Parts: sequence; C-alpha cells; structure tokens
Amino acid sequence: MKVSVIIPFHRELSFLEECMQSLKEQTFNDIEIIIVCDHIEEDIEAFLEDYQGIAPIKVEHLEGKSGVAAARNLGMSVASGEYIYFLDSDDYLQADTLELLIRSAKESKADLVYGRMQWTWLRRSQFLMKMYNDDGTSGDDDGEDISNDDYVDEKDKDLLLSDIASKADRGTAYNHLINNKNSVRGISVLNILIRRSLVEEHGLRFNEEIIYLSDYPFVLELLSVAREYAYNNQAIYAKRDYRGDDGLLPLGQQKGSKGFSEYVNTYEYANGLLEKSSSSEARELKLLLDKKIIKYSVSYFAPNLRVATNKKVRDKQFKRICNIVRDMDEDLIKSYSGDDYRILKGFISGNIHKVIRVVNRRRIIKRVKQLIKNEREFPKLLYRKIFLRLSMKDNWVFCESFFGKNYSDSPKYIFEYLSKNYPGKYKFIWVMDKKNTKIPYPHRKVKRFSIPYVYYLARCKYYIFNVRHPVWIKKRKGNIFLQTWHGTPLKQLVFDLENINASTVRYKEETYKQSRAWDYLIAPNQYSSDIFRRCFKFDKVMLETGYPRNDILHYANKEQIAEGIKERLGIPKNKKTILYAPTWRDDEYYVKGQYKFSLKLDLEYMREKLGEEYVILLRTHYHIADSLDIAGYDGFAFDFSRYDDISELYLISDCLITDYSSVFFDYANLKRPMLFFTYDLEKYRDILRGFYIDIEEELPGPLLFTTEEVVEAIKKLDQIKDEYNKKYDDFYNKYCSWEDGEASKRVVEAVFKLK
Ligand code: C2G
Repeated sequence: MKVSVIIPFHRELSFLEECMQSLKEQTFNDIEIIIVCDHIEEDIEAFLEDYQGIAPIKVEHLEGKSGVAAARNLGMSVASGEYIYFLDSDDYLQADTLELLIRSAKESKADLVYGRMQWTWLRRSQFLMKMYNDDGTSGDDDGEDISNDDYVDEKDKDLLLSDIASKADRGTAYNHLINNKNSVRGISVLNILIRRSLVEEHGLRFNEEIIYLSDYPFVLELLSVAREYAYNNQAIYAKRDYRGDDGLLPLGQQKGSKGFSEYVNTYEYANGLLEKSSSSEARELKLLLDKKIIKYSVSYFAPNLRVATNKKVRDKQFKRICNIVRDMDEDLIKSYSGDDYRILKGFISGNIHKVIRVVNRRRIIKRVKQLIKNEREFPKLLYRKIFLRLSMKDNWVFCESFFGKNYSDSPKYIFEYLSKNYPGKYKFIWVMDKKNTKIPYPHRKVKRFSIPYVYYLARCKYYIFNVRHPVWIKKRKGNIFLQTWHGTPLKQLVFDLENINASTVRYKEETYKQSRAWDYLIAPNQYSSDIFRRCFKFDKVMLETGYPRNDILHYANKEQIAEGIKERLGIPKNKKTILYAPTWRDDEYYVKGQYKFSLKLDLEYMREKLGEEYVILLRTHYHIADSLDIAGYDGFAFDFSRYDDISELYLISDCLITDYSSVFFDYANLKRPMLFFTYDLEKYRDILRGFYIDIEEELPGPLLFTTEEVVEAIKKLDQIKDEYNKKYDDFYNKYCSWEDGEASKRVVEAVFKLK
C-alpha cells in the first residue's frame, strides 16, 4: 500500500515548506512524494535536503509546456503507488489526513475516497492551533468576514454533517464533488485518494489545453469509471486562500478566469468524453454537466449580453450557447421554469432580443424587490437619481465619526472649534445613530443611511470623516473632503500589508478608491505622515497639524474639565482611576463588522488587590458587539464602552492599560503611566497583523501577560514611571510633539481657508 503524493510546483518555497512539513508529520507514511517543477527559479534541490528521509522523493521537471495539468500528468506517469493523491504546493494537510483516507479506502474497498476541503488564509501553525482549539469540528472557513467570496463552497458543509467515515453512494459522491460546488472552478481533484489502477486502466489524463478548469473534466471522467466511493469528513485539506495578495493569486483564483472560451471549450471536451461511454454513470454525469452550463448561461452569460460592447463577439458567443442548449435533452430543458425556462427557449430559438428582454425584466423585478427588502437601497436610489441633481450648499458641513456610532474624535473638535469661533457661518450635519447623545452648538442630526443622511451627503460641500466612507458616495465637483483618520498607526495599513492574513484584494481596491476622494488628510506626527502617504498612496494635502482630538489633553483647564466629567459619570473622587482600552481582534467575530471581546483581566482579583485605592474604567473598541458583564462589581468597575468620547476618559484616568490600540499614542500626551496587557502578542503581531514599530523596544511601559502582572505593575507605578522615563520622553518627542491644543485651529484654517 503506497500513496504517490503528486505536487506541482511553480514558485514560493516558503509555501512548499509548509506543505512538506505537513507531509513530514503525517501519521501515515507509506508514501512517495513526486514534485513536478514547472519552470522554476528557486533552488529545489537545496530546499529538499531538509526533507530527505521522510519518504522517497522524485523530482521531475516539465520541459517546454507548462501548467498544472501538464505537471500532474507528468507526476502520474512516474507514480508507482497503489493510490495517487494530488496536493498543491501552497496547501497543506492535517497530520492524520492521509491516514484517515487510507483507513476509509481499506474499509470500503473504494476506488476513490475524498475528504473535506477547508479554505483558510492562516499559516499552517495557526491553522492547526485553530483546528485544535475548535476541537477539529469547526466548519467555519477562516476569514469569511473579510469579503464576499465565491471560492468557498457553502455546501461543503454537507460533508461536515455527514457521518465520519462512510461509504458514499453514487449520488452522494456526485453531489459532494460536482453538484454542490457553486461554480465549476470549485470542482477539484484535491483531497481525493484515487486508486492508480483505475487511472491507468482507463488512460485518464488532464487536458493540457485547459488552463483553469482542467480538474473539472478529469473529475467527471474519474467518477464515470469509478465503481465504489467513500468519504471521510475528518480528512482535512487546508486550501490556501489568496484574497489579499494579488501578486501571488493563483490563476484559478484571479478575476477574469471565468473566460467564456475556457468554459465552453471545457464543456465541449467533457461532453465528448462522457458521450464516448453509454454507462448509466456517464449519462448521470452528463446531466450534471448540462445543468452546470445551463446555470452559467442563464445566470451569468445571459445577463452579460445586455452590456456586451463588442456585438460581433457577443453574437458569436450567443450562437455557441444556442447550439449547446439545442443539443440538450428536451426533458432537462422542460424541468426549468419561469424566466430560466424563457431564457432557455430564447437560446433554442436563437433569439438574442428575447433573451435580453427576459433578463431586463428580471433585473427590474430584482431591483424593486431589493428596494422593498433592504431599507438602505431606497435612500441610495433617491441619492443618485434626485438629490445629486440639487445644488450644492457652500456652507454645509457633513460630520461623521466612527460610522455614526458616537460624537467624538477629531470631527467633534473641528466642529466645536468652528462653531465657537465662527458662529452661524456654517450649517452642520452630524451622523448619529444614538439617541441620547447631547451635541452642543446648533446642528442637524441624521441617522446613518437614512433618507436625510443621503440628502445631506448630496448637498453638503464639506465632508469630515474619521474612518473610510461608503464606497458608493459620489464626490461632486466642488466638494471638499477632509479625512481626519483615527489614530497613529501601529498595525500595518492597506498597501503596507503584506500579511495575507489581514488583507483582502477588495480592502486594498476599496481603500484606494476611497482615498482618491480625500483632499486633506491629518497627520498627528511625522511618523504617521510618512506612513499615510505610502499606505494610502495619498498624494493630496497632508495636514501636518497633530490631532484635533488631542487638543483637549492640552487645555489649560483640563483638570477642571476632568473634575466635571468625573462628577457627571459618578466616579468616586477619593479613588484613582485606571482606564482599560484594548483594541479588537480580526479573527474573533460573529459576522462582518461585529466583533467579539472577552475580558481577560480578572476583575475579582483586581478588586481584591486594588479596590481600596482604584476604580477601573472599561472601554471596548467601537467594533465590539459584546457587552461586558460587570454585574457584582458596582463601585469598582465601570463600563464606558458606549461613552462618546474616549479623549474625555483619558482626561479622567490616572493610568492607561491597553494593548495594540492606537490609544496609547494619544494618551502619551498626558505623560501619565501606561501598561500594556498583551496577553496574545505573538498571535496578534505575527499572525493577525504586522506592526510598524518594535513594541518591545519602543513602548514607554511594560508588556504584561497576566492579571497578576498587571496588578503588581499598578502597585509600583512610581517605580515604573522612573524606569520608563527616558523611553517616555523619546516616545513623546516622536509621536506627540506636534500636539499643543491648537490642532483644530490649524486644520480649520487650512481646510476652510479661514484666518
Ligand atoms: N478606540 C476607543 N476605544 C478603544 C479602542 C479604540 O475609543 N477601546 C478609538 C480610539 O480613538 C482609537 C481608535 O478608536 O484611536 C482606533 O482604534 P485602534 O484600537 O487603534 O484600532 P483601529 O480602529 O483598527 O485603528 O491608524 C489607526 C489604525 O487604523 C487603527
């Protein structure tokens, strides 16, 4: 019993390393490894020195032709195992994947056994840790929150629900491997243990003319000749997801890979293969093949006919689809209904106008349904069709801070400065979803995405945002856009992000588009100015002014203001205050935009040790959806997560505890002690996000990992102050020296041209 593992390799030894490491750790090791190099530049022989002894390794080189189909064919031609198994050089396995597949193969005597594919953007060590923590039963595909994705097959979850190792009947196998895949690109030979004699007996090979979809006909042919199948849903194959790293995106995951010719050629080729056989398997598979191209023609090809610019190409392609549909079984066509059926009839009669009419009608109905169902759609429509046609108002100013979640940050301070110093000159619109926030000075409050929101968006000349704005906002001629941003960056941003865990292609594309609209961007310090220019590719006016939001930290009467705030919030005057303000974690979320947070500080212990002298103010990040449970800690712990302005909380705190949040850059203005509760430092810095600075070197306070360490540090704050004195000065000079209480003034004068 030997398994020939066939790995096509083109580039990126760092990925192959994880792949090989996962083979080295397999619990089943009666394998041979066949690496087929496809015109490589890296030194594979030197690389493989570390892997001698784990299994016999054959290295083959493609000559002339290239591509994954050719590489796999070459691999098969030199394979000697009882089974073959395809593995991509950038993917990796769990330690027991091969063992589980082999076990199922033995038990069921199947010709092919398949396992489960898990898409992930995690590196292997992190993936294994996550699987381990989730007890191996988590079905969620990592990173699903980061973009809509058409690579992940939701229906793969069927596999998860099935019994562990079982013989699959024909229908189940066809469903899992073909039918349930959202697109034919998802049909894959990966994670299938295939009896080699089956392949050789039937001369199965990949079609080397097909670039992206060569797996599809191969799997169809394989299924048409296999007699027994089995699956094992615990046999997991980690498929690397490249969203976010355009440079490395494999061909199959790149946009445009849905090319018409590739699709139709592959269909015709697969159809030819299946038509050669009269077996019931082949007939059944032919039906699936036809259903797939019907879905493509009706849902993707037909809607695109109306927008096709090259009519000659369009008509030619239309003819090809018509011919394909005409050749299909009549009963299959009749099994469709509604618009799908009407479109198919249009193909059969060769009437392109009829197809376009149906598509248009369907589009309008869909749009109307969207408008009725989605309360954001109607305002957007009004915005585009009506409000943008109204005149722009030269003295209207639109302010939004943290997506309308609170009245805070630099937009607040700029607004207050303008209102105080130029009363009546401007009309202000504040985006505010909370009802009970009191905003001083005249203004108009609007709910985010409401009709008034889009009305003012269309008519205001000035925009002040502190985070990214909705991508659909149209910047009008004459608009002036001030982006204040919301923090000195510690965590890498946009175009600086190389870490594939944290970024997505869409994130980069969208941010690029959004930042084209900004006329002014505020930099709190030189360090940020340099980073912002680069990471946003920003080429307009950088306001090197410091942050308006930090003005309050320099007010001469700040102590007095603090007293007032403390009183209003009911904080005991006889106690010192600790502010705990951590950031959010990219990998802990419910759904996109709603992040989890669990408090790792032991409040019980803190109260016991510090309760006499201190109270603690807890403040979660604005992305966090969880509410903190502080029941039983009355008088010691206060939850200010929904409090509007964190700057006011800085002012009333004697000491700050944070982690990787940019809050410490601002808090440093106060020159008060800071502690860093970095209990998940390695994961956060090395896996989730890269940092711009070496925090172990630069932070002006200790990194702490347990509540005990935090308590001990608070008990000796004076000593810590002395210890970090020099670092604190350096830190202050580098990040806070532009801030002096006058940043709002400088920003206003530059943007509103006021002196
Ligand atoms: N914030 C807050 N409460 C927290 C954490 C943050 O009110 N517990 C606010 C602060 O104003 C902070 C801002 O949100 O400066 C940004 O928070 P970060 O934790 O730094 O995280 P993020 O939103 O990812 O922004 O360049 C800055 C980066 O973009 C970071």
